[in-house]
Amino acid sequence: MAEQLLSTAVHDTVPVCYVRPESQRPRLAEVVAGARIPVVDLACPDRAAVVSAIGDACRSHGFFQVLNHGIDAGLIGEVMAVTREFFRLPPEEKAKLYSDDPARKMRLSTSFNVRKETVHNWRDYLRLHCHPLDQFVPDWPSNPPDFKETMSTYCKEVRALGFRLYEAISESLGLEAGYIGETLGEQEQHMAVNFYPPCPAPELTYGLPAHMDPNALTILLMDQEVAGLQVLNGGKWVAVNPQPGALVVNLGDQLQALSNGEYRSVWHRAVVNSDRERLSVASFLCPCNGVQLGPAKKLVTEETPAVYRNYTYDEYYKKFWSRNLDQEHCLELFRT
Ligand SMILES: O=C(O)CCC(=O)C(=O)O
Repeated sequence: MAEQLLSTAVHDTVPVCYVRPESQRPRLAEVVAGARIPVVDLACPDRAAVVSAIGDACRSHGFFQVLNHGIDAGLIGEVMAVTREFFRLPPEEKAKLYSDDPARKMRLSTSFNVRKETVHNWRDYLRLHCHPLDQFVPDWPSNPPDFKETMSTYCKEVRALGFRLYEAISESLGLEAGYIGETLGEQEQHMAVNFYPPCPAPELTYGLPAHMDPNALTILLMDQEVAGLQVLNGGKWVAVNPQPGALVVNLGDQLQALSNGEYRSVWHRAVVNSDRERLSVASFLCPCNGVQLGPAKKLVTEETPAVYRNYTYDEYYKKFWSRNLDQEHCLELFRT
């Protein structure tokens, strides 16, 4: 029901259905605040240095930020503006787009999977399928009027960036530059446009609880003014502070599997705050459903036997959505 959307009301208290049990709360005072996750300047002329920095970041953090990524700052500003405007639309406009069916390829929804979960998350989100664009864009919101055009342009740019990153990640694993792009096939692309309203009791709940991404690569455009993303590193939650002009990149489960466990898909979460709304736009590159996934053959040797079995993305994705977001890592179910 569209009444469940958080962005249509102002909240003075946190309803009990959002309150986590004591042992699962974010413990915000324990979060490491000043750490920096690796930053890679993609305009650096020393290609080998870029590849090596990306490899190090994939191994140590599973996360990195990219600067000089080629997506125009003006476009990024427009994406944030149109997104903010979208979530400010009147409730009756938003109700037309609401669905809690995870199979819907375009939906405005809330939390993660309201049909299944017992505790909800302090997030509304617009889920968009983005490839091939001309197949999906007609169903996207037509209000605000420039939403479709701005978001389509961003989708194309982010896809191109993703493929450039695939090349660098392939090379960093000692594979041909085209390996990841070719192995994962004509990939799907999805987007989660996340809106986290101010929350009267951020200690009790999450925007998104700890999870790992089931896809191959995620490129996150973060609110430049309001922090909220946290990454698990060395057993501690580390706040990712928005770096001017940067996009945040993280590996999903499929690249952990392809790297035969050398690179990491990492637990991350979004927390909320009491003063300010926060936006983020996550772009997910996803393998084709029928493609065979698992460790790259070249990375399976006598010393490094296959850590994961082969499977299709269809099998993986169904398993992922049949579970709660913060359950045990889904990839564990595919170990050899
Ligand atoms: O909003 C964020 O910072 C994180 C978003 C995220 O992890 C997701 O959409 O899967």
